[in-house]
Amino acid sequence: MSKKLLTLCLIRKDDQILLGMKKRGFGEGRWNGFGGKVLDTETIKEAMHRELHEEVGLEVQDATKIGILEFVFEHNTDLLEVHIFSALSFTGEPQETEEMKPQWFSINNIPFDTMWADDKYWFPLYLAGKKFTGKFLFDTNGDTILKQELNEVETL
Ligand code: 8OG
Repeated sequence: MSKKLLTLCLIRKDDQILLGMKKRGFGEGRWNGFGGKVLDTETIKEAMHRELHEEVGLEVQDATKIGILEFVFEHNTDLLEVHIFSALSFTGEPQETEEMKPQWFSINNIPFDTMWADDKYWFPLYLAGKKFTGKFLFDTNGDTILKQELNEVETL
């Protein structure tokens, strides 16, 4: 297995959450937070800030790590380790970029049907202010979860 590190930043303002429609590449056609691969030259947190800026033009000051999830796809030797951050304030205006079209959603109306299949399991923990770790095995095309494990944790 070769491990790849990725980031994901979720921005919440009161009862609204900012998601972006992924316009191209991995996860295209799904709503998601903002993030991507950690480069060799940067820390995970630096990558989180860079990706947030590149994908939606925002800066955050108060991001805290809330989850670490591992993803494996059947017949694939990559293990994706995604470090998930939560922010409650930001500076800048959300901007559509080549990669993402941002939109605010009510936390009571999150579009799980057009998100990665695992999100409906861990979003409730995120929204309740909990921390978590988990592992998901997907089928080859990434539509179906074959095996899963999700745990609430005290610290990460
Ligand atoms: O650089 P790229 O856009 O390919 O990065 C993929 C992004 O998608 C990165 O922010 C991590 C995130 N991501 C996964 N898997 C999953 C998932 O199952 N659910 C969610 N919400 N995000 C995911 O790689």
